[in-house]
Amino acid sequence: MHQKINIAMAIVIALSAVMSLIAFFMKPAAAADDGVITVPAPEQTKAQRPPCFPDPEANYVKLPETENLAEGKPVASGEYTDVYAESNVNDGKTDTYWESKGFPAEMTIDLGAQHKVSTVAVRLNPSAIWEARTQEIAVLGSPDGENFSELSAANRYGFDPNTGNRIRIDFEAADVRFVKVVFTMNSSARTGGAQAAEIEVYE
Ligand SMILES: [Ca+2]
Repeated sequence: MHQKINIAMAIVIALSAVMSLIAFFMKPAAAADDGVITVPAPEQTKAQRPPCFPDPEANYVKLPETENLAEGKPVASGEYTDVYAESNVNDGKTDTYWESKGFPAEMTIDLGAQHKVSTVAVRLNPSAIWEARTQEIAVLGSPDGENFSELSAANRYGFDPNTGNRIRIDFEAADVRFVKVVFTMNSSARTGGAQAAEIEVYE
């Protein structure tokens, strides 16, 4: 009697082992039947945007690709807010910014030599945390830092993270060494002054 039970148990164990093996080897086939295709991961050292996703920078305001004459040059302004000093306005980084204390706020940049200037760009941090706002801006130029003439009259410009939080002001080319950017309004409720992460000057 015991022997029969032992034989029966052995058969059951052997069958379950065979079933497990079959299940194990059947798995890849079952996966393939589900339409699952495994591909090796590509070599990737930085975040990549799949081609099917739109490029957010495609909507950014286009800026000249020539040299930004303002970067790293001497700048002069009035009082600033907190730690947001004028040196932040042309350090080449959009995550540092200048913020004036009140209006009007003037920022003068010494290009170091005379240039035929025709474009000024004002940039804020492109991050969506910097929500859309309007700033009123005029541009003046001078050969000597004393006598300034108007290159572009005061105008209201919309900054929007969807377009890169940057604007460009184009005007008739003028031979100047000093560029003065005058801010007279900022619609942002978070500040009582002008804000600029970068002011750029182009020929
Ligand atoms: Ca900056």
